[in-house]
Amino acid sequence: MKKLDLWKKVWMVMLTVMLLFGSVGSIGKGAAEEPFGLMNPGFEEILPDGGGGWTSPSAVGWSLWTPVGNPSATVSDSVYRTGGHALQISSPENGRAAVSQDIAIEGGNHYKLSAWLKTADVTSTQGARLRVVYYSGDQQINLIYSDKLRGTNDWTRIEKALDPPKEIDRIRVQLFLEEGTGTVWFDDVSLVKTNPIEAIEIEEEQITVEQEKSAPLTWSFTPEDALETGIRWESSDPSVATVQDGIVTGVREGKATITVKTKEGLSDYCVVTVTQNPEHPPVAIESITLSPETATLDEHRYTLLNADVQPKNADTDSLQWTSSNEQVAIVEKGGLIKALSPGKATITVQSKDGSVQAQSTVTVREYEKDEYDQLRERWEEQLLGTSSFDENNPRMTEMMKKRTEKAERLWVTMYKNEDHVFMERFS
Ligand SMILES: [Ca+2]
Repeated sequence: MKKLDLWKKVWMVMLTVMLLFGSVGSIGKGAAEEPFGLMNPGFEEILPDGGGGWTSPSAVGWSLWTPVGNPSATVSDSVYRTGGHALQISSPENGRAAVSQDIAIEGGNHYKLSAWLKTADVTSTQGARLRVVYYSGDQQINLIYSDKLRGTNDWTRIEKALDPPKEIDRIRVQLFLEEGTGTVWFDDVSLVKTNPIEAIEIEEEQITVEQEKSAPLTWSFTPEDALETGIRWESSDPSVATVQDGIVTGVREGKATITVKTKEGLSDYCVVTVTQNPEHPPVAIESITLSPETATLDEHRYTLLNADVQPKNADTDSLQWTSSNEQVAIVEKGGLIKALSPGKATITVQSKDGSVQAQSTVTVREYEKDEYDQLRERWEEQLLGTSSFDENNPRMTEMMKKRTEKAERLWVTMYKNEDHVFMERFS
């Protein structure tokens, strides 16, 4: 029955985590790119005679709108980012102008609009920016604005993700100098259809790496052709293992969780076990301070003790936690206390050889269960099958094993907040 108890405990921790944080899943969207039909996106096709309000020359495929003042629009051959031309909109006096192009699209898909902008002395409140008008037939449905540039800027890329609803069949891409004065150049406008990233996955669920050695992780996206929009790697405990661009390096003996996250908030993780390099014995613990020194909690509740170990790079994973009275309170690795029944227990944490130790006194108070507690207990019974669990049922034990592994992986991603009053998901 010992094995089962361990599973139950771990599953309880997972349950606690879930109750604390609601849901741990995440849904996000990313991008795999496929070019989409914008005409003359680099302003290299020009009409020498202009017309349509343009100062000659004008840009093929684009039309000018000047709702305020007398701004001018032309294609410049002296300022450009690529090729030999860029769109230039200029307003020496107060004015507002947009250069636009309409494109048929399929609503319900994802698109990304981007452009390069360069500005000179733009004083407009709304600055120079991109705007997209959503149309359903002839009906204007919505206006989408990008970030803006004001003042003077060298070539800067501005990007806006578009998620037009199903009924949208056309968009108007608008390059704006909003009301004010100044000059803006636009070049290399791009509209791409994007495939949402559904998942990022690290192939290795667990790896083992020796202290001071490195090992690479392998990761992939779903769908396979989804374009990487930027991922971030983090270690739950850089004093155990560090990670850079998917390469894990062991620092000291212990366990850490390596997490990868996409810009869209999708993530996956891998548990790394760092084994000791035989040439470098672990740093011995010189002192342990356990806080708080005394703790009072209601029965059936959890609290977390914090062991401050000196020196900082000492081997904290070998710390041993014991309770003087397991009827009253039990303690798990890491200092997690569960109050079982009213009374007092001394919690001791000590180094592996027992030469250094610290203690806290935990007082457990009787607690009358309210409806919420009863509800939680009913869920616990339902989820764990506490009284109906049959260790000899292979399907049941397999399920518990899987949940336990999942809970263990989740558990190492939790860490104490700075006040050590509650735990946070590593993020
Ligand atoms: Ca160009």
